[in-house]
Amino acid sequence: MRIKNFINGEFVEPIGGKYFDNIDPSTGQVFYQVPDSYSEDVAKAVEAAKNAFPQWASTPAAKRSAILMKLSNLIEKNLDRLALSESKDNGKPLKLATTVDIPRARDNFSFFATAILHTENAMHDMGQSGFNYTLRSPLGVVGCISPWNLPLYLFSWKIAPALATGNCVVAKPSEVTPVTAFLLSELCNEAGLPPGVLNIVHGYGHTAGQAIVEHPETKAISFTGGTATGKIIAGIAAQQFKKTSLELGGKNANIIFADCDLEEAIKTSVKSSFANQGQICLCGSRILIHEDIYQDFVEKFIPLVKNLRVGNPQAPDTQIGALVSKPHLEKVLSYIDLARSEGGKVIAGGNRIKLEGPQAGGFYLEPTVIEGLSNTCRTNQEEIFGPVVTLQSFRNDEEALALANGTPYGLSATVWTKNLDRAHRIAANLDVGIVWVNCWLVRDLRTPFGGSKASGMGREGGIYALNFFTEPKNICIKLNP
Ligand code: TXE
Repeated sequence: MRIKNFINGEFVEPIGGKYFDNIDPSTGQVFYQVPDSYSEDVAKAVEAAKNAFPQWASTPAAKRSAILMKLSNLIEKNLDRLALSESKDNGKPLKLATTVDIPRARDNFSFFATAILHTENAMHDMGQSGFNYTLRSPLGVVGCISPWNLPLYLFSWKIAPALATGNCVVAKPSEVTPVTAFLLSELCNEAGLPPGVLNIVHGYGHTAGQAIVEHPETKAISFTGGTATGKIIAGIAAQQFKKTSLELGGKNANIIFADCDLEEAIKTSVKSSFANQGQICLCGSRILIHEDIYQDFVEKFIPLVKNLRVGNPQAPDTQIGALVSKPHLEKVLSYIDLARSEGGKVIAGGNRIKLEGPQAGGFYLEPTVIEGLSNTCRTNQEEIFGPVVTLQSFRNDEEALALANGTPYGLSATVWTKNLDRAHRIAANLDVGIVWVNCWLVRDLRTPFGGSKASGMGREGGIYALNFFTEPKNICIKLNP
């Protein structure tokens, strides 16, 4: 099976005619072939988007909204098929794809389809002498580039607000997990999205992805992925004064104070450490525990971790599926070796798992817990992006904050305490974009989403995304006395 590029409403081969294999990580077998696209494919997609732009931009918001709502409903109708493809492409448990990934992709479209029906533009009153009003217009052709960990979820998180606000899009899903984006392109035609409004080019990042960033006609780039890639994109975009929204890596602290509801903190920490095989930028990969409850936490946390069922992602009782690819599995294993060489003690997991039968070639890893490392070692400073967490103890609030803030990243943090003053004080002093208090990954799509420091630039979600994908223009009216 081959997937195709989606340009001007049609399914087309890459111009160079080349494809590469896409592997099912649960078996290690070839699943699909992916177009190996280059700048000439991107140029075709940009041309189609540019031609479609005037009409789409002038389509009334209510009509754009209706088309995107139809797309959202089609995702719901095809939920099982999309979830199975997502699970096979990414290795994530089918249950997770069915209950989280695909419903969220559906909601991304309905959220932004309805958001554009309720916007207001600013007016700045100057009293007797006049007033200003602000118009917001779509930018034109924009680029959306997404990663492999939450494929359709993050792909739609970008293209939904871009399309809703009247832009035409050239998008590239990760080359590692392109299948649901391809299936989405079929649904776009069924929903009546006009040709050229959304174009999807498949291929590698340094070729197809970079061509989207470099093309002079893409006016903005919305990107989620690794920090190193974000740096390359920011550098290219800056030369052309292109708007960028960069959602990059994380090394998030999960801070457990002695006055918390420990049972709840432990239960949620299992999820925040290992959900999606730990491959979520928001996972709490460093668990910081007050010294008074450290032993208690470890004694209760470790058995739950050891009980997690790692297995065939399509089996209904699987909690941890396969890592996304062999190179990624090798990268995560190399970090476990590094942790050992840095003096860390692996107290759960640490090994690759070889399953039987069709899954024998899959990329499975035991959920891994490591203690005894300093905060400054590489294991605690670099994003591992796998089912690996470290445990550290702290003595007081100041030390907890210093440890939490002591990495180059600033995406999110979780705080567990029943003390309201402490919760507010710690939250205000964490140098991150998102703080969860006594919960994790509770999402309201209206809130600003993104990070500080090496975790990126700009915010997605709600009005932040609508503003990113539009250009404000102030019009000043002088009143004569
Ligand atoms: O990300 P990349 P990868 C982190 C995580 C992971 C690492 C690498 O640590 O191990 O990043 O993952 C496209 N110009 N995160 O390799 O390479 C690429 O094709 C334009 C964090 O997947 O950044 C893909 O579509 N585009 C994260 C997308 O960028 C380029 C989620 C992401 O790929 C490009 C995933 C280029 N030069 C990984 N190079 C999070 N924070 O959610 C690559 N791409």
